[in-house]
Amino acid sequence: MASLKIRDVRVILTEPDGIRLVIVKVETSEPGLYGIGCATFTQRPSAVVSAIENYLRPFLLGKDPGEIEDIWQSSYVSSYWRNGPVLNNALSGIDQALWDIKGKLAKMPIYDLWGGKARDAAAVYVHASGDEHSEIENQIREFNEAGYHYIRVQIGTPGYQSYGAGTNNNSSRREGPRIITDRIERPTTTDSRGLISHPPGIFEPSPYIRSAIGLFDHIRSTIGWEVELLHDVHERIPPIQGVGFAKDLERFKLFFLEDLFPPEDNDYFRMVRQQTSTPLAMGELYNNPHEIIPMVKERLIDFIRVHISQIGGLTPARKLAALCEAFNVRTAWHGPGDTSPVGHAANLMLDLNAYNFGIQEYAIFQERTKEVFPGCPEVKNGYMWSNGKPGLGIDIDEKIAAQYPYKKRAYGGAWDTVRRADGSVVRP
Ligand code: GCO
Ligand code: MG
Repeated sequence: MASLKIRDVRVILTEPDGIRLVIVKVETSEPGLYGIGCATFTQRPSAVVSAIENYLRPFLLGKDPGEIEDIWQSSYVSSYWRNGPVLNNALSGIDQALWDIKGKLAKMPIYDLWGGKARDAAAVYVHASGDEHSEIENQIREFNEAGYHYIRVQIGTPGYQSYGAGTNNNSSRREGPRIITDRIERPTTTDSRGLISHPPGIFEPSPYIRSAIGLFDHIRSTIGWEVELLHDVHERIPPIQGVGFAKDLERFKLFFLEDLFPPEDNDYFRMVRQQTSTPLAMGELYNNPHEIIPMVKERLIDFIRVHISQIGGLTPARKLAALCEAFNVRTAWHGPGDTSPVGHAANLMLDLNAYNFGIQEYAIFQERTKEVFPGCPEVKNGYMWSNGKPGLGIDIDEKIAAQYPYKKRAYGGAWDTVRRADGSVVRP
Protein backbone atom coordinates (compact mmCIF):
# COMPACT_ATOMS: atom_id res chain seq x y z
CA MET A 1 0.00 0.00 0.00
CA ALA A 2 1.39 3.39 -1.04
CA SER A 3 2.04 5.56 2.01
CA LEU A 4 -1.31 6.33 3.54
CA LYS A 5 -2.51 9.93 3.61
CA ILE A 6 -5.45 11.77 5.16
CA ARG A 7 -7.56 12.58 2.08
CA ASP A 8 -10.44 14.35 3.79
CA VAL A 9 -11.91 15.28 7.17
CA ARG A 10 -15.70 15.70 7.24
CA VAL A 11 -18.19 16.56 9.97
CA ILE A 12 -21.57 14.79 10.12
CA LEU A 13 -24.32 16.39 12.20
CA THR A 14 -27.36 14.35 13.18
CA GLU A 15 -30.12 14.39 15.81
CA PRO A 16 -31.95 11.04 15.65
CA ASP A 17 -33.36 11.21 19.20
CA GLY A 18 -33.54 14.83 20.38
CA ILE A 19 -29.83 15.33 21.12
CA ARG A 20 -27.49 17.07 18.66
CA LEU A 21 -24.54 14.79 17.85
CA VAL A 22 -21.27 15.76 16.12
CA ILE A 23 -19.39 12.97 14.30
CA VAL A 24 -16.08 13.32 12.47
CA LYS A 25 -15.12 11.10 9.51
CA VAL A 26 -11.44 10.92 8.51
CA GLU A 27 -11.05 9.48 4.98
CA THR A 28 -7.74 8.14 3.76
CA SER A 29 -6.03 7.77 0.41
CA GLU A 30 -6.85 4.02 0.60
CA PRO A 31 -10.32 3.69 -0.97
CA GLY A 32 -12.89 2.61 1.63
CA LEU A 33 -10.52 3.02 4.57
CA TYR A 34 -11.82 5.66 6.97
CA GLY A 35 -12.36 6.23 10.67
CA ILE A 36 -15.06 7.95 12.71
CA GLY A 37 -14.90 9.81 16.02
CA CYS A 38 -17.14 11.65 18.50
CA ALA A 39 -16.80 15.43 18.79
CA THR A 40 -20.14 15.98 20.48
CA PHE A 41 -20.40 19.22 22.47
CA THR A 42 -24.16 19.41 22.26
CA GLN A 43 -24.44 22.94 23.70
CA ARG A 44 -22.06 24.41 21.06
CA PRO A 45 -21.97 22.10 18.01
CA SER A 46 -21.41 24.72 15.32
CA ALA A 47 -18.36 26.07 17.15
CA VAL A 48 -16.85 22.57 17.02
CA VAL A 49 -17.71 22.29 13.30
CA SER A 50 -15.87 25.55 12.64
CA ALA A 51 -12.80 24.43 14.63
CA ILE A 52 -12.64 21.25 12.55
CA GLU A 53 -13.48 22.61 9.07
CA ASN A 54 -11.58 25.90 9.27
CA TYR A 55 -8.57 24.86 11.31
CA LEU A 56 -7.90 21.14 11.89
CA ARG A 57 -8.91 19.91 8.40
CA PRO A 58 -6.48 22.15 6.44
CA PHE A 59 -3.81 21.35 9.06
CA LEU A 60 -4.19 17.56 8.63
CA LEU A 61 -4.83 16.97 4.92
CA GLY A 62 -2.01 14.90 3.42
CA LYS A 63 -0.65 13.75 6.78
CA ASP A 64 -0.09 10.07 7.68
CA PRO A 65 -3.14 8.97 9.74
CA GLY A 66 -0.90 6.49 11.56
CA GLU A 67 0.97 9.31 13.32
CA ILE A 68 -1.72 9.61 16.03
CA GLU A 69 0.53 10.96 18.80
CA ASP A 70 2.22 13.52 16.59
CA ILE A 71 -1.10 14.62 15.10
CA TRP A 72 -2.54 14.99 18.61
CA GLN A 73 0.36 16.99 20.00
CA SER A 74 0.73 19.25 16.93
CA SER A 75 -3.02 19.90 16.68
CA TYR A 76 -3.21 20.56 20.44
CA VAL A 77 -0.66 23.41 20.18
CA SER A 78 -1.75 24.60 16.72
CA SER A 79 -4.14 27.08 18.35
CA TYR A 80 -1.42 28.25 20.80
CA TRP A 81 -4.15 28.67 23.41
CA ARG A 82 -5.52 25.26 24.34
CA ASN A 83 -7.60 23.00 26.62
CA GLY A 84 -11.02 24.39 25.96
CA PRO A 85 -14.29 22.47 25.37
CA VAL A 86 -14.57 23.50 21.70
CA LEU A 87 -10.99 22.74 20.60
CA ASN A 88 -10.79 19.57 22.67
CA ASN A 89 -14.00 18.18 21.18
CA ALA A 90 -12.78 19.01 17.67
CA LEU A 91 -9.48 17.24 18.37
CA SER A 92 -11.33 14.30 19.93
CA GLY A 93 -13.35 13.64 16.79
CA ILE A 94 -10.16 13.43 14.75
CA ASP A 95 -8.25 11.43 17.37
CA GLN A 96 -10.91 8.74 17.83
CA ALA A 97 -11.18 8.40 14.03
CA LEU A 98 -7.42 7.89 13.72
CA TRP A 99 -7.51 5.10 16.36
CA ASP A 100 -10.44 3.59 14.43
CA ILE A 101 -8.32 3.57 11.25
CA LYS A 102 -5.33 2.07 13.06
CA GLY A 103 -7.51 -0.73 14.46
CA LYS A 104 -8.96 -1.44 11.02
CA LEU A 105 -5.47 -1.57 9.50
CA ALA A 106 -4.37 -3.96 12.25
CA LYS A 107 -7.62 -5.91 11.86
CA MET A 108 -8.26 -5.74 15.62
CA PRO A 109 -10.40 -3.82 18.11
CA ILE A 110 -8.59 -0.82 19.61
CA TYR A 111 -8.35 -2.44 23.07
CA ASP A 112 -6.22 -5.18 21.46
CA LEU A 113 -3.77 -2.52 20.20
CA TRP A 114 -3.38 -1.55 23.89
CA GLY A 115 -2.83 -5.01 25.24
CA GLY A 116 -6.25 -6.67 25.18
CA LYS A 117 -9.19 -7.05 27.53
CA ALA A 118 -8.76 -6.81 31.29
CA ARG A 119 -12.41 -8.00 31.57
CA ASP A 120 -15.02 -9.64 29.36
CA ALA A 121 -17.52 -6.76 29.40
CA ALA A 122 -18.07 -3.41 31.14
CA ALA A 123 -20.68 -3.07 33.90
CA VAL A 124 -22.95 -0.11 33.23
CA TYR A 125 -25.25 2.12 35.26
CA VAL A 126 -28.60 3.46 34.08
CA HIS A 127 -30.83 6.33 35.21
CA ALA A 128 -33.99 6.08 37.32
CA SER A 129 -35.79 9.33 38.06
CA GLY A 130 -39.20 10.82 38.86
CA ASP A 131 -41.19 12.95 41.30
CA GLU A 132 -42.49 10.19 43.57
CA HIS A 133 -40.64 7.52 45.61
CA SER A 134 -42.89 4.78 44.22
CA GLU A 135 -42.17 5.82 40.63
CA ILE A 136 -38.42 5.49 41.15
CA GLU A 137 -38.81 2.30 43.20
CA ASN A 138 -40.70 0.69 40.30
CA GLN A 139 -38.06 1.76 37.78
CA ILE A 140 -35.34 0.23 39.97
CA ARG A 141 -37.25 -3.06 40.21
CA GLU A 142 -37.70 -3.12 36.41
CA PHE A 143 -34.03 -2.37 35.81
CA ASN A 144 -33.03 -5.08 38.29
CA GLU A 145 -35.26 -7.51 36.41
CA ALA A 146 -33.42 -6.58 33.22
CA GLY A 147 -30.06 -7.31 34.86
CA TYR A 148 -28.96 -3.79 35.76
CA HIS A 149 -27.27 -3.75 39.18
CA TYR A 150 -25.98 -0.17 39.25
CA ILE A 151 -28.66 2.53 39.15
CA ARG A 152 -28.42 6.31 39.41
CA VAL A 153 -31.44 7.79 41.18
CA GLN A 154 -32.67 11.40 40.92
CA ILE A 155 -35.89 12.81 42.39
CA GLY A 156 -37.80 15.98 41.56
CA THR A 157 -37.88 18.34 44.58
CA PRO A 158 -41.52 19.43 45.10
CA GLY A 159 -42.04 22.89 43.63
CA TYR A 160 -38.55 23.23 42.17
CA GLN A 161 -36.46 22.54 39.07
CA SER A 162 -34.32 19.46 39.70
CA TYR A 163 -31.38 18.02 37.77
CA GLY A 164 -32.01 14.66 36.15
CA ALA A 165 -35.64 14.45 37.19
CA GLY A 166 -37.75 15.98 34.48
CA THR A 167 -38.41 19.74 34.44
CA ASN A 168 -40.27 21.95 36.89
CA ASN A 169 -42.15 20.15 39.61
CA ASN A 170 -45.19 22.36 40.25
CA SER A 171 -46.18 20.58 43.44
CA SER A 172 -47.90 22.73 46.09
CA ARG A 173 -45.71 20.98 48.68
CA ARG A 174 -42.93 23.49 48.02
CA GLU A 175 -40.75 24.21 51.04
CA GLY A 176 -38.16 26.99 51.45
CA PRO A 177 -37.92 30.75 51.01
CA ARG A 178 -40.45 32.84 49.08
CA ILE A 179 -39.64 33.11 45.36
CA ILE A 180 -39.22 36.84 44.81
CA THR A 181 -37.69 36.79 41.30
CA ASP A 182 -39.51 36.90 37.95
CA ARG A 183 -36.32 36.30 35.95
CA ILE A 184 -37.46 32.77 35.17
CA GLU A 185 -40.66 33.90 33.48
CA ARG A 186 -39.33 32.56 30.21
CA PRO A 187 -40.33 29.82 27.77
CA THR A 188 -39.72 26.32 29.17
CA THR A 189 -40.15 24.00 26.18
CA THR A 190 -40.30 25.96 22.92
CA ASP A 191 -41.05 29.36 21.39
CA SER A 192 -40.94 31.04 17.99
CA ARG A 193 -37.15 30.73 17.99
CA GLY A 194 -37.23 26.95 18.50
CA LEU A 195 -36.85 24.29 21.16
CA ILE A 196 -35.55 25.21 24.63
CA SER A 197 -32.66 22.83 25.35
CA HIS A 198 -32.68 23.38 29.11
CA PRO A 199 -35.59 25.16 30.81
CA PRO A 200 -35.20 27.97 33.33
CA GLY A 201 -36.27 27.18 36.88
CA ILE A 202 -35.85 27.72 40.59
CA PHE A 203 -33.60 25.59 42.79
CA GLU A 204 -33.09 25.77 46.54
CA PRO A 205 -30.39 23.55 48.19
CA SER A 206 -32.05 22.60 51.49
CA PRO A 207 -35.36 21.30 50.05
CA TYR A 208 -33.33 19.37 47.44
CA ILE A 209 -31.10 17.78 50.11
CA ARG A 210 -34.13 16.75 52.19
CA SER A 211 -35.92 15.23 49.18
CA ALA A 212 -32.80 13.29 48.12
CA ILE A 213 -32.23 11.89 51.62
CA GLY A 214 -35.92 10.94 51.77
CA LEU A 215 -35.50 9.03 48.52
CA PHE A 216 -32.52 6.99 49.73
CA ASP A 217 -34.34 6.25 52.96
CA HIS A 218 -37.29 4.95 50.96
CA ILE A 219 -35.23 2.79 48.59
CA ARG A 220 -33.13 1.17 51.31
CA SER A 221 -36.22 0.41 53.39
CA THR A 222 -38.25 -0.96 50.43
CA ILE A 223 -35.75 -2.49 48.00
CA GLY A 224 -32.92 -3.01 50.48
CA TRP A 225 -29.16 -2.96 50.27
CA GLU A 226 -28.29 -5.21 47.35
CA VAL A 227 -28.76 -2.70 44.53
CA GLU A 228 -25.84 -0.29 43.97
CA LEU A 229 -27.10 3.31 44.05
CA LEU A 230 -25.51 6.39 42.48
CA HIS A 231 -26.55 10.05 42.70
CA ASP A 232 -25.56 13.23 40.86
CA VAL A 233 -25.60 16.48 42.85
CA HIS A 234 -24.66 18.29 39.62
CA GLU A 235 -22.61 20.88 41.50
CA ARG A 236 -25.72 22.81 42.59
CA ILE A 237 -25.36 23.20 46.35
CA PRO A 238 -23.12 25.47 48.49
CA PRO A 239 -19.94 23.47 49.24
CA ILE A 240 -20.31 23.31 53.00
CA GLN A 241 -23.85 21.90 52.56
CA GLY A 242 -22.22 19.41 50.19
CA VAL A 243 -19.88 18.28 52.96
CA GLY A 244 -22.87 17.75 55.26
CA PHE A 245 -24.86 16.01 52.52
CA ALA A 246 -22.05 13.52 51.78
CA LYS A 247 -21.86 12.71 55.52
CA ASP A 248 -25.66 12.30 55.82
CA LEU A 249 -25.68 9.95 52.85
CA GLU A 250 -22.94 7.73 54.31
CA ARG A 251 -25.46 5.41 56.00
CA PHE A 252 -27.09 4.61 52.63
CA LYS A 253 -23.83 3.12 51.28
CA LEU A 254 -23.86 4.74 47.82
CA PHE A 255 -21.70 3.31 45.02
CA PHE A 256 -20.76 6.93 44.33
CA LEU A 257 -21.90 10.52 44.83
CA GLU A 258 -21.16 12.68 41.79
CA ASP A 259 -20.26 16.33 41.21
CA LEU A 260 -20.65 17.26 44.86
CA PHE A 261 -18.81 20.51 44.09
CA PRO A 262 -18.18 22.49 40.88
CA PRO A 263 -14.64 22.38 39.41
CA GLU A 264 -14.19 25.93 40.71
CA ASP A 265 -14.42 24.48 44.25
CA ASN A 266 -12.12 21.49 43.76
CA ASP A 267 -10.34 22.37 47.03
CA TYR A 268 -13.45 21.48 49.07
CA PHE A 269 -12.73 17.84 48.25
CA ARG A 270 -9.85 18.05 50.74
CA MET A 271 -12.38 18.95 53.45
CA VAL A 272 -15.05 16.37 52.63
CA ARG A 273 -12.38 13.68 52.26
CA GLN A 274 -11.43 14.12 55.89
CA GLN A 275 -15.03 13.76 57.09
CA THR A 276 -16.73 10.95 55.18
CA SER A 277 -16.10 7.68 53.33
CA THR A 278 -18.94 8.23 50.84
CA PRO A 279 -17.31 7.35 47.49
CA LEU A 280 -16.87 10.47 45.35
CA ALA A 281 -17.00 10.82 41.55
CA MET A 282 -15.97 13.95 39.67
CA GLY A 283 -14.81 15.11 36.29
CA GLU A 284 -17.40 15.50 33.53
CA LEU A 285 -16.79 19.25 33.53
CA TYR A 286 -13.00 18.96 33.43
CA ASN A 287 -11.26 20.06 30.23
CA ASN A 288 -7.83 20.86 31.61
CA PRO A 289 -5.19 18.47 33.03
CA HIS A 290 -4.48 21.03 35.75
CA GLU A 291 -8.03 20.51 37.09
CA ILE A 292 -7.65 16.74 37.07
CA ILE A 293 -4.15 15.82 38.26
CA PRO A 294 -4.37 17.16 41.85
CA MET A 295 -7.67 15.33 42.35
CA VAL A 296 -6.06 12.03 41.31
CA LYS A 297 -2.63 12.29 42.90
CA GLU A 298 -4.09 13.36 46.28
CA ARG A 299 -6.74 10.59 46.00
CA LEU A 300 -9.46 13.19 46.61
CA ILE A 301 -11.89 11.23 44.41
CA ASP A 302 -12.63 7.55 43.86
CA PHE A 303 -14.00 7.73 40.30
CA ILE A 304 -12.88 9.93 37.39
CA ARG A 305 -15.94 10.99 35.39
CA VAL A 306 -14.27 12.75 32.48
CA HIS A 307 -16.21 13.19 29.18
CA ILE A 308 -13.56 11.81 26.83
CA SER A 309 -14.21 14.22 23.96
CA GLN A 310 -13.99 17.17 26.37
CA ILE A 311 -10.30 16.41 26.99
CA GLY A 312 -9.39 15.67 23.38
CA GLY A 313 -10.18 12.02 22.77
CA LEU A 314 -8.67 8.57 23.36
CA THR A 315 -5.03 9.63 23.26
CA PRO A 316 -5.26 11.79 26.44
CA ALA A 317 -7.94 9.58 28.06
CA ARG A 318 -5.75 6.51 27.81
CA LYS A 319 -2.95 8.35 29.59
CA LEU A 320 -5.39 9.64 32.21
CA ALA A 321 -6.59 6.08 32.85
CA ALA A 322 -2.98 5.01 33.44
CA LEU A 323 -2.36 7.94 35.79
CA CYS A 324 -5.52 7.04 37.73
CA GLU A 325 -4.42 3.39 37.97
CA ALA A 326 -1.27 4.48 39.79
CA PHE A 327 -3.45 6.12 42.47
CA ASN A 328 -6.22 3.52 42.36
CA VAL A 329 -8.79 5.99 41.13
CA ARG A 330 -11.26 4.06 39.03
CA THR A 331 -12.75 5.14 35.72
CA ALA A 332 -16.42 6.03 35.24
CA TRP A 333 -16.33 7.81 31.89
CA HIS A 334 -19.17 10.24 31.22
CA GLY A 335 -21.76 8.50 29.01
CA PRO A 336 -25.07 10.39 28.89
CA GLY A 337 -27.25 10.92 25.81
CA ASP A 338 -24.95 13.69 24.61
CA THR A 339 -22.14 11.22 24.14
CA SER A 340 -22.78 9.74 20.71
CA PRO A 341 -22.72 5.93 20.22
CA VAL A 342 -19.26 6.46 18.67
CA GLY A 343 -18.21 8.11 21.94
CA HIS A 344 -19.70 5.18 23.85
CA ALA A 345 -17.70 2.77 21.67
CA ALA A 346 -14.58 4.80 22.52
CA ASN A 347 -15.44 4.65 26.24
CA LEU A 348 -15.84 0.88 25.89
CA MET A 349 -12.35 0.43 24.41
CA LEU A 350 -10.89 1.96 27.58
CA ASP A 351 -13.39 0.20 29.88
CA LEU A 352 -12.31 -3.20 28.56
CA ASN A 353 -8.57 -2.49 28.58
CA ALA A 354 -7.91 -0.39 31.69
CA TYR A 355 -7.35 -2.47 34.85
CA ASN A 356 -8.78 0.33 37.04
CA PHE A 357 -12.23 0.34 35.39
CA GLY A 358 -14.99 1.25 37.85
CA ILE A 359 -18.31 1.58 36.04
CA GLN A 360 -19.63 2.92 32.70
CA GLU A 361 -22.56 5.36 32.47
CA TYR A 362 -25.02 4.20 29.83
CA ALA A 363 -27.77 6.27 28.24
CA ILE A 364 -29.95 3.57 26.67
CA PHE A 365 -29.64 3.77 22.85
CA GLN A 366 -32.95 4.55 21.15
CA GLU A 367 -34.05 2.72 17.96
CA ARG A 368 -33.41 5.60 15.53
CA THR A 369 -29.96 6.15 17.02
CA LYS A 370 -29.12 2.47 16.57
CA GLU A 371 -30.24 2.77 12.94
CA VAL A 372 -27.89 5.69 12.30
CA PHE A 373 -24.97 3.93 14.02
CA PRO A 374 -24.63 0.27 12.94
CA GLY A 375 -22.41 -1.54 15.46
CA CYS A 376 -23.70 0.30 18.56
CA PRO A 377 -22.17 -1.50 21.56
CA GLU A 378 -24.61 -4.11 22.83
CA VAL A 379 -25.80 -3.97 26.44
CA LYS A 380 -26.97 -7.23 28.00
CA ASN A 381 -27.41 -8.32 31.65
CA GLY A 382 -26.22 -4.92 32.82
CA TYR A 383 -22.94 -5.07 30.87
CA MET A 384 -21.72 -3.37 27.69
CA TRP A 385 -20.09 -5.84 25.26
CA SER A 386 -17.70 -5.27 22.39
CA ASN A 387 -18.64 -6.81 19.05
CA GLY A 388 -14.96 -7.62 18.53
CA LYS A 389 -14.86 -5.82 15.19
CA PRO A 390 -11.71 -3.86 14.16
CA GLY A 391 -11.21 -0.31 15.31
CA LEU A 392 -14.10 1.14 17.32
CA GLY A 393 -16.41 -1.53 15.84
CA ILE A 394 -19.09 1.05 14.98
CA ASP A 395 -20.05 2.93 11.82
CA ILE A 396 -22.37 5.74 10.75
CA ASP A 397 -24.96 5.46 7.94
CA GLU A 398 -24.74 8.94 6.44
CA LYS A 399 -27.95 8.58 4.43
CA ILE A 400 -30.01 7.74 7.51
CA ALA A 401 -28.13 10.34 9.59
CA ALA A 402 -29.17 12.97 7.06
CA GLN A 403 -32.81 12.11 7.73
CA TYR A 404 -32.41 13.62 11.21
CA PRO A 405 -31.11 17.16 10.79
CA TYR A 406 -30.79 19.35 13.87
CA LYS A 407 -34.07 20.81 15.11
CA LYS A 408 -34.28 24.57 15.46
CA ARG A 409 -33.36 25.74 18.98
CA ALA A 410 -33.82 28.98 20.83
CA TYR A 411 -30.59 30.65 22.04
CA GLY A 412 -28.65 28.36 19.65
CA GLY A 413 -29.35 25.54 22.10
CA ALA A 414 -27.72 27.28 25.04
CA TRP A 415 -29.03 26.16 28.42
CA ASP A 416 -31.44 28.57 30.08
CA THR A 417 -30.72 29.57 33.64
CA VAL A 418 -31.52 27.91 36.95
CA ARG A 419 -31.86 30.46 39.76
CA ARG A 420 -32.28 30.66 43.53
CA ALA A 421 -35.53 32.07 44.92
CA ASP A 422 -33.82 35.50 45.09
CA GLY A 423 -32.99 35.38 41.37
CA SER A 424 -29.25 34.63 41.63
CA VAL A 425 -27.76 32.15 39.14
CA VAL A 426 -27.19 28.51 40.16
CA ARG A 427 -24.64 26.35 38.35
CA PRO A 428 -26.92 24.09 36.27
C1 GCO B 1 -24.40 12.99 33.73
C2 GCO B 1 -24.36 14.43 33.40
C3 GCO B 1 -25.21 14.85 32.26
C4 GCO B 1 -24.94 16.30 31.89
C5 GCO B 1 -25.12 16.49 30.39
C6 GCO B 1 -24.75 17.90 29.96
O1 GCO B 1 -23.92 12.65 34.81
O2 GCO B 1 -24.81 12.20 32.90
O3 GCO B 1 -24.42 15.20 34.54
O4 GCO B 1 -26.54 14.66 32.51
O5 GCO B 1 -25.77 17.18 32.57
O6 GCO B 1 -24.32 15.59 29.74
O7 GCO B 1 -24.99 18.07 28.61
MG1 MG C 1 -23.15 14.21 35.97
